[in-house]
Amino acid sequence: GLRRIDHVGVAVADLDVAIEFYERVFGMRCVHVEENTEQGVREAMMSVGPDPAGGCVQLLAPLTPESAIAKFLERSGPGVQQVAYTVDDVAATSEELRSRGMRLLYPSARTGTGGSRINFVHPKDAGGVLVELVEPPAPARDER
Ligand code: MC0
Repeated sequence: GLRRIDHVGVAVADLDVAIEFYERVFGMRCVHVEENTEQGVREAMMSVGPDPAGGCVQLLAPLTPESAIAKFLERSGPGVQQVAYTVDDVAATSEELRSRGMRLLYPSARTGTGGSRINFVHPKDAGGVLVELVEPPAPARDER
């Protein structure tokens, strides 16, 4: 099942400009920057409070014009693109959600931030919200 909110993903045109904005205006701290070519993004994890496990904003900038984020920016402009939940077992939670009629975007999990394993529920099945499932890399980020 779902454990907590892992991050809220925000589509941005320029990653460096967005990082500076979130630091200066909201006082968040950039804890990780990564390029994920499979997902077509350059992304930054912004810790909301002192502990990133308390929840992050993930800034997502497109790497290519064909990427999901480029398409989103074109259609909707910058803004919230996804809500991501931490799960213990992405395969098991994906199967559970499939059994409840949700379309998962991938037959099996792919690689996300920092070596996590991820899958997504189609936004049309989840009330217009792109839902991401995140299984943190071992050792689990959250062993509570
Ligand atoms: C599209 N739609 C959305 C949406 N994207 N609704 C809410 N939130 C979004 N993010 C809506 C459109 O407005 C449209 O609605 C309908 O869904 C289109 O569906 P589609 O034609 O099936 O699909 P596409 O081509 O628009 O693509 C949407 C889809 C895609 C979610 C399938 O973005 C995708 O594969 N996303 C998963 C990967 C991803 O987002 N990667 C970037 C983050 P109407 O009503 O007009 O029909 S990477 C990441 O997050 C990693 C690094 C990590 O966290 O570790």
